Amino acid sequence: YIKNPSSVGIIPTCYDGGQKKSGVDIAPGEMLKAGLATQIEKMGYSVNVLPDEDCESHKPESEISVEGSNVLNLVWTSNVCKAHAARVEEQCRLGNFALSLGGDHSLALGTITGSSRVYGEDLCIIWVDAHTDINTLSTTDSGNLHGCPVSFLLGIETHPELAWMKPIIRKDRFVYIGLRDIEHKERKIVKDNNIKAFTMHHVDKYGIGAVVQMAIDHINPNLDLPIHLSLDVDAMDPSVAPATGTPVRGGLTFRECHYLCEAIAETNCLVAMDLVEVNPLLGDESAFNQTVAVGNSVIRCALGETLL
Ligand code: HAR
Ligand code: MN
Ligand code: MN
Ligand code: MN
Repeated sequence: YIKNPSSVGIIPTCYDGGQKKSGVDIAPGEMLKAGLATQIEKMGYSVNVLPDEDCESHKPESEISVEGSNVLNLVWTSNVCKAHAARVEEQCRLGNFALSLGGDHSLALGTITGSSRVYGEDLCIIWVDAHTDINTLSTTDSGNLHGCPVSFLLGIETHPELAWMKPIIRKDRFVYIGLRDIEHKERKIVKDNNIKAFTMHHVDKYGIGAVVQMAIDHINPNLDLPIHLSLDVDAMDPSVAPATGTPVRGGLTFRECHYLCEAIAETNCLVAMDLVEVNPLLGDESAFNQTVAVGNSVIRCALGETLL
């Protein structure tokens, strides 16, 4: 794969159907309005901003219900993510850095499927989040698909509607950082599947430097495999990124999250990134500006802005 891509494809998909709060769908527009593309260009990349996906056009006439599950918008989410996956795949094939802007985290069904079609089983995933997002269709209480993408990506859950994904992500090339809100049934799934997870407890205990090092050593010890970073802004503390749908106290500080992105940039292995769950409508104007700005800032860090 191409190390250190010189071009970035920004792929906005304004999808909010993986959860119930509206507003997460205007985040890509707001992040771009705040200057994300020019900021990345100033770093020396060529930047191609793809058009927003028309999520309404993917809405089915009727949804299906799944027996034993209260899951919502399964067909709609599937349609949107399938389209998004094709766009991520295309950017990766072109050798561009694939930057997905969400939208809620259900979009990762598409983002990681897209990059894995190009990088295959080599692909390593760093999932930075307050939540594990590993509910299955039967364990989800909320019915929100943004709480479920990891179970589909790791092949723990399947559904005919999502058969297009054909997931090939290796469980030993997947790692969590930043967790602090894990449902009881999710904890069991994480343990049963032996998935490496660094919670906020580990960040407190070892420090972010050691945690990121251990995480990278786990998935990519020789630094010869491509990495996809899926970053949910709620990984950060609500004092740092307040405008998000499911804030949880005790998250990554401003510097911890930036450090994490810098350390991943330093590997020269990062090929794709998702920035999701910014909801500009939650909170006042300053919360909104702060969250959009910090989202753009961690993206630039992951692209190497603050490295010498
Ligand atoms: N675990 C809860 C659920 O399944 C909350 C999930 C919240 N997810 C996100 N993405 N905000 O991390 O609904
Ligand atoms: Mn909407
Ligand atoms: Mn998430
Ligand atoms: Mn989350």
